[in-house]
Parts: sequence; C-alpha cells; structure tokens
Amino acid sequence: MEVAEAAEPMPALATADATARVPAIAATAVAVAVMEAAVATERWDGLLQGATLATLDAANGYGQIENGALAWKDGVLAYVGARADLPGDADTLANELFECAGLVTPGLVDCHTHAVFAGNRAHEFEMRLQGATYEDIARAGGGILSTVRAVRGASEADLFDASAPRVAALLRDGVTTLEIKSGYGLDFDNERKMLRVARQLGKHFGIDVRTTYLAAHALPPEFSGDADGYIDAAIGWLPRLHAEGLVDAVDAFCEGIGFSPAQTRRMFNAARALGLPVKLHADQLSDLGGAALASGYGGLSADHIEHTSEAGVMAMRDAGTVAVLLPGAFHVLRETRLPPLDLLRAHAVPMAVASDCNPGTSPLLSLRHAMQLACTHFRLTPEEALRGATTHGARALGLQDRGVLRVGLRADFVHWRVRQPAELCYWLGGGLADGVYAGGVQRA
Ligand code: DI6
Ligand code: FE
Repeated sequence: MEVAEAAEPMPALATADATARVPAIAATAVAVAVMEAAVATERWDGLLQGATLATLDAANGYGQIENGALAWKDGVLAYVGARADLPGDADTLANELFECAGLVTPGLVDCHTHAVFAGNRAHEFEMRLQGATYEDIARAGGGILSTVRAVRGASEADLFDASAPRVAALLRDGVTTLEIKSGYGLDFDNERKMLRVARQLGKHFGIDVRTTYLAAHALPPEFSGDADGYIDAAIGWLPRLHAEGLVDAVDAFCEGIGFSPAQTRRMFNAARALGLPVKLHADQLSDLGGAALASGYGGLSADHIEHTSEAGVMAMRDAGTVAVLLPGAFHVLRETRLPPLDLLRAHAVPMAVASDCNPGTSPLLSLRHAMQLACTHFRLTPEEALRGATTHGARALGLQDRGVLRVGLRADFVHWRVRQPAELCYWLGGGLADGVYAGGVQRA
C-alpha cells in the first residue's frame, strides 16, 4: 500500500477470539453452559481498541478521542469512548477483539449518486476537451440520452453487472450508505429496472442503498416536444413503483436543459401525495430558483446550487434543507462558478458532500476523493468535508440513526490507515480504508 508506506507505519489489524477466554466456572456441565449463554448475550459482538476516534459527536471539531474504543452489538454501537474507560477487562467484554492503530470515523454516506447505469461517456469527455459544452452535447441528443439508450438496451442482470464494480469501489473507500437515483430509464419498465438493480446492489454488498426516483431527468425521444405529457406519464408510474417498495425519495433535474420549475412542482406534488420526501438538482447551470422551490416542499436537500441566490439560501435555512455540494461535477465540467459557500456558512445551512457518481459529469468512484475536491475547489475545511460526507450526508437522506459515532446509532464505521482526520482529504487516491463496517459487519 503506497500511501501507508509514505505515512507512518501502522501495526497490522490484530484479531483475537475472546470467546476462548471466558473465565471457567467450576460447576456442573449444565451450570457452565447456562452461565456461558448468559455471558454471551451480554457480551458485545465486537470491540475495536487503540485507534483515534473522530466521532463527530460534537457541534464543532472532530469529537476526537485518542486511544479510543468502539464496541457494537446487534448492529448498533454499544460503546464509544476512551479505551481507559472501558467497563472491565477487554477480553471479557466482547466476542471479537480488534487491536488497531489508525483512525476510526463514521461510515461515509454518499447522498447523491447515479451509480446504476450502463456504458460510459468517455467520448463526450474528449468532445468537451475539444471545446463542446455539456449543453451542446445534450441538445445534440448525447449526454443523458446516450446513457438512456445504453440502459434500455441492458438486461437487469447486465445492468447489475455494469454497476456492481462502481458500488464496490465506493464501498472500498468507506461508503456504508449509498443513495442511487433512477433517471436513465425514462419509461416505466426501465425506471423500475434501475431501481430494482439499486436495491439488489444494497443486498449484495450488505450496505444500505436508498433509492430516489428521478424520472424527471431528461425528456425521452418518444415524448419529444411534450415535456408536460412526459411529466404526466412519470407521475403516473410513481405510485406503482412506490407500492413495490422501490422509492425512498423523489428528485428532478430543474434546469434549462431539464425540466421547468412548474414541471418540477407537479412532480413534487405527486411525491407529497404519497408522503415521499423530495430533493432537487437545483441551480447547477443557471438560477431557476430551484433551491427555494425544494425548500418550499420541506425538501431533504438542494443539490449542486452553484447559482443559488441569498434568498434561496435563506429558504433552505428556514426549511432545514441540506446543501449537497458536488465538487466532482464542478471539477469535470471545469466550472468556475462556486456555490454560495460564505452565505451557506453565514446562514448555518448544513453542507453535505457527495460523489454524484454518474457517466456524464462526475465519473467519480470515491466519496473520499469528493471530499478532497470539496476542500481544493470549494475551500471546505477537512472537518466540514468529513461532516459533509457523514453527518450531513445522512441528514440529506432523512436518516437520523447514523453519521456520527454514538452509542445507540448504527454500527457503521470505517477504520482508516491514517492517523489524522485531515489526511482523509489530503491524500489523493491510494485506498486508505482498512476495514469498512456496515451494521457491525465488515463489508470491505
Ligand atoms: N447530475 C445529473 O443528473 C446531471 N448532472 C449532474 O450533476 C447529469 C448526469 C449525466 O450527464 O448523466
Ligand atoms: Fe446528479
């Protein structure tokens, strides 16, 4: 591991089977068995000790604990604190012991991705480098619609196989909760296929995948010239997909090359009628008032927001809508217009950071790398970036049971082979995660 060699050497993760060291009790065989069963139910499933913890369980700062200990049972955190304060001898406390150096953070939450797709758009990358703009390519029938053709042409199994390596890469670099949007199917069967694949990926990798219905992503050719008719159709598909348990939230691409604010409102009204939360691709390429629109629906998040005005930021603050920053798209499109970062800070709007993993504008396979880009392009502090990819990412998905290390929350955490939290935003590439745990189970 190149990066680890460049950094301070780390002792290897050591496991010890503590079960073997339950103190023997002189009694009949039956009594011993009963006693061991009682001890076993009280024992934690796992206890990791020796690492620095960045709990983020504080309004400011990393909530750092040196020489910490973290224990879990039944998928939930059971102890978070100093090793010295453990309530007994480690050997007797848990069934599995992990001795490790390095850093432990909450599992990363990637709250905005389009990770399910087929094909790729490397040729458009080349065209843009020759001077074509993202809008030029979209208006010429490329862009999102070229991925729609690839998704429609792929079987469910093909789509799973094409998408799985991307989810594997995100997981390997620390992601334990992943949002995945539809939006490259644009008809009932293909939107359903995408959402089904997203659910299957969550099961396959043992991480929590949250699905978002993004039929209002682009106008499919069969509805050319009739965006309102398409929105009617997409609104019609939603209850059926929701009834199949395939939809956790609803999103739209509210943009000159996407859908109008009025069309977005119609889609959001349909979401509201089903009790589904909304989020929005807002004000990425122009200010259509998207951030305020999403806030008006109590939106979980407004995403991109490079062109959002102060009024939009204030609407987000009032509604508790999270600002999702997507520096991968900013980077790849070589944008220059920054999101209104000072206003977001001044109005205390929580900022999340996500990968936006998609084939057009952000072919980014690491949320940690998105954190790095958020620091270099948007000047987030490494602490803001880490909070954005954990606590605030969870909030952008409406999830309150994760995003910090705290007793009672999900045992989603990452053991990194670096010591300082800022290193997560400092190293470019390299793969720094030693262990990625979702619900107390090691998944990478
Ligand atoms: N997210 C999106 O949905 C669009 N831009 C973005 O950042 C386009 C995705 C694509 O080009 O496929
Ligand atoms: Fe996106």
